[in-house]
Amino acid sequence: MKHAALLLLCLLDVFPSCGKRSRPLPPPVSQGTPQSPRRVEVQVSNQGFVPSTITGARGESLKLVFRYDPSAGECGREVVLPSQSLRVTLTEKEPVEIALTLPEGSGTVQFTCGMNMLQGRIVVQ
Ligand SMILES: [Cu+2]
Repeated sequence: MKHAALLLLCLLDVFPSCGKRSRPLPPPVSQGTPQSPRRVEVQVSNQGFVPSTITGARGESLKLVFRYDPSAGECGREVVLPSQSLRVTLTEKEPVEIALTLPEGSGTVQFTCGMNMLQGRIVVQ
């Protein structure tokens, strides 16, 4: 009857580890959280955005770090995130950080240059 006693203790929530299985699992270590966003560096040059596709988890907190290379010309000097109503101007002097929280549903978050010629996307899985 040892087993039954253990089950009873579980039901009474004596053991903190019991009965937690139905709760959501903690995010993997690599997934960004509001306290610790995941940094993703994006180079902007005459090659466009590199990487041009980033994958992320639903609701994940990201910090995009845009590094501007003058080879991108004036075309790549602006980064636009339409979903965030965000338009920022890059400089070769220092990287520009953009914090964002990915949507809770799967889908794609686009980012472009100011003229929508260079394109990148974050795929939310
Ligand atoms: Cu452009």
